[in-house]
Amino acid sequence: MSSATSAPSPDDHFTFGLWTVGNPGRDPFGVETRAPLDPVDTVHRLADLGAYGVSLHDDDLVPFGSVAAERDRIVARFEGALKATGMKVPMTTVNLFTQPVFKEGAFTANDPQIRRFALKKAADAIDLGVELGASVFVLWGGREGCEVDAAKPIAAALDRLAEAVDLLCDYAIEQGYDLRIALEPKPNEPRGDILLPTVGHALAFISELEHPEMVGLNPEFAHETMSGLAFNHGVAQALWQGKLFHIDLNAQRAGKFDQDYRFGSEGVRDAFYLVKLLEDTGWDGMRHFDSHAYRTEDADGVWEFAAASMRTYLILREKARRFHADPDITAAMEEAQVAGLREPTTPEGGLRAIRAADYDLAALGAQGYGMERLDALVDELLLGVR
Ligand code: GCO
Ligand code: MN
Ligand code: MN
Repeated sequence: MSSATSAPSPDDHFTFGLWTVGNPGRDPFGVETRAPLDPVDTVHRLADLGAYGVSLHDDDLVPFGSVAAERDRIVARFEGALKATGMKVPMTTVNLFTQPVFKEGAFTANDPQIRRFALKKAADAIDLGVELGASVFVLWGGREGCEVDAAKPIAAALDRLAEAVDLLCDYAIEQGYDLRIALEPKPNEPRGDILLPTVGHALAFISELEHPEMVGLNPEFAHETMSGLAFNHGVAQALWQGKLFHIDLNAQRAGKFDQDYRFGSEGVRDAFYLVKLLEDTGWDGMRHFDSHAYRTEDADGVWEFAAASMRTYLILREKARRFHADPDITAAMEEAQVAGLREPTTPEGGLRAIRAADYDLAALGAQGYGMERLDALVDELLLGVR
């Protein structure tokens, strides 16, 4: 494993979407500022930087509308780059948002023909992912939502979304694929409102599915933050429920458009608590970056962005190690009674004993927890003076 000061290595399990480093700098007000990247070159560049692998949408690799022979040629060439570098493809996904056909939705479009085409595209994308060795298939419903509530009965849309996920699970089972589906919540953008807007909504939705054991989450830092929620809390709950299948790391300021900034560039404290959570719980999945370089950047800036994403993670991982080794922090956590939370509430005698006991409310209400000190120590750690 790499230390904070050494270069990342494949053991660190860093992955990038082809669409992330490949982001051409287009925004709603301006055209591309960078040339497209060849996925084969991307694999080589990321391997040189110490990444473990790449992820992709079907259309990132095989342009939409390619005929079968062209698809096979592109995939074979890409597999050659994977073989040459040892890079892996742990996750793939399907683009159900770019083409005009999906403007009113994909799995939840009002027109059944569009829903059927979306399923056909998703099943093809599952085949592609499995061919490349992926064991996680992400579903991000970018167009599954609405602006005009009169035109989208939400319960019916959720029925159709559940039907689509059930069909894809059945397909993976029939094919004997070793594949799990990870839903990615997002509150809005590109739709005014998107279905499954938060981690909590998505967790609740999974319990209504036919194969809930096959379906989990791909939460994203930016998406929970857009809703003003604590990302690390959402991830902690997903882990607690055995539902963290994958994760999208980036940065975001609450109250702004979907920024997809470089991990750690905003909200460094949240980023620290997230890294600490993943490391403390022994998360053995990917550290996947779903972000892009600023529009100001040329190709060099893009590779700088990729290297810095991994470096920031490694620095925060080192901070998490120091957090545990710091005697002042340990003492402050004792004062804050952190260990008490791990103790079961129920004493011998159960609720009857709880009700029979006396509680010194004056003393309990008067005790201090020393959390200002603990919090300031974490600030010192993050600011580099501990
Ligand atoms: C976004 C999303 C996407 C998805 C990707 C995978 O806000 O644009 O995060 O980047 O993660 O499409 O499905
Ligand atoms: Mn995003
Ligand atoms: Mn994402």
